[in-house]
Amino acid sequence: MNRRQLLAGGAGLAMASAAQAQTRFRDLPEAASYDSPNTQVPPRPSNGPDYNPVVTLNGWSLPWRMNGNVKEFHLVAEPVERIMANGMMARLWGYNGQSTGPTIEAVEGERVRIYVTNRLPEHTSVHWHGLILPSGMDGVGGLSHPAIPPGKTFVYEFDLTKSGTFMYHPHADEMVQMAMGMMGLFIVHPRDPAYMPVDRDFAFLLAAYDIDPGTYIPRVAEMTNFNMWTWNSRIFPDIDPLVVNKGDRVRVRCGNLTMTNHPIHMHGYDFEVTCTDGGWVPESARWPEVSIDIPVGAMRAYEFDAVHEGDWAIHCHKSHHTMNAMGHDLPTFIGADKRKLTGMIRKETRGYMPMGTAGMADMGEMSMELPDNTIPMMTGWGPYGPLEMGGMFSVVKVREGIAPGDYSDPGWYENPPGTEAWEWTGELPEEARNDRPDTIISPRDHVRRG
Ligand SMILES: [Cu+2]
Repeated sequence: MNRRQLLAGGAGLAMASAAQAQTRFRDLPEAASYDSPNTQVPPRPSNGPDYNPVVTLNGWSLPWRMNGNVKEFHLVAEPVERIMANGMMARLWGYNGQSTGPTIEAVEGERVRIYVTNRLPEHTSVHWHGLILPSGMDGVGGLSHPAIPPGKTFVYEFDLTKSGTFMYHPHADEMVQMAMGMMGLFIVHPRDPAYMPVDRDFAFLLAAYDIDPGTYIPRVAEMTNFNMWTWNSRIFPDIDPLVVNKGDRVRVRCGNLTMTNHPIHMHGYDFEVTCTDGGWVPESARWPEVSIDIPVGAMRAYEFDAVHEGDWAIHCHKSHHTMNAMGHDLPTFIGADKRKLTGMIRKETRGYMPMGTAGMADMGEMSMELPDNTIPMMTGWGPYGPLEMGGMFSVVKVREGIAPGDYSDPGWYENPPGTEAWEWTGELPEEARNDRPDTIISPRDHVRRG
């Protein structure tokens, strides 16, 4: 052993005994489990440094215990059943009873010790996306450390050197394990609670699955053709609304672990990205947006002052991502007259219904016979009719007089008199056409003459 190795070894020993001195428990922290898909609003922390907890849409935050100065968590990788929406259950892999997994919340400067127990039929690992930590804690199976075999528990331990918006996911058989729903949020709150304060802090992960109508398990070999576009493994109409008190400062944190980008669009407001998975964005580098693209493998957090009351749609702007499962090989029949063909087919198949000759809006209303465990492709009813939306869609509900900590659904917004689009029943003016003499600014022969 040379002097350098001796010193390194000595330092390691000193650190180990210091860590032991801090450790009060010899047993693992309890592995909490929560199998309801309802949003669980975390309590304000009763010990350790204070912070304003995030609200994970249709999710929850993982409990912890303080062991000396170390915040200890226990993640369990395991098969789970997830109700994606009423009437549709998926058999996924996740953590602690859920896919997506529970949100881990801690505070900048804290040391965390995360026990990971593997109850999957194959090995796994956990990568802490965006966190600055020792190479051996980075969770790339085979590179950072050996993958965690089935039935075994590994321990990750590191200091949280900065606050921000991060996530975790396996880095072992990633294609299968992420296609099965293994992912979660990791939020590190600022040490100073007065830094970037908000009243409401929402978080969700974008996850996509390929689950054939009538089946329960995602096809894990799919590369591009997914059909379930989810937030935290939930689809509209059963993604919870983002309930906000008028005047609140609001943050929405969104991470993308699907195979494609998602332009998240929110109505009624402009807003600014204040944080990425790389850290906080300096004020001088922010600009106003109404849609923000979330690249694959990235996170964005944006903020706004909730000054406009109402029910505001929030959704992915790729229109196929606000649809639920369907066959994607549907031909387009818009403008086709299928009456004759329908008559012929009805002789063989009673009740046959042609689809989509005037668009597909009628599919939001009709009750068609669907295979078991399948919900309509576009659904969800508002106060005035079907929304014709599914997948990555929810509603930001801004109301006066919502108490702090109250996230219960206030129902639909009632538009004040005179502020809602109405039907015109009077005479219509003559339609303007661009080939009429009085709508042509430059006559063509004039242009030709130059
Ligand atoms: Cu999308």
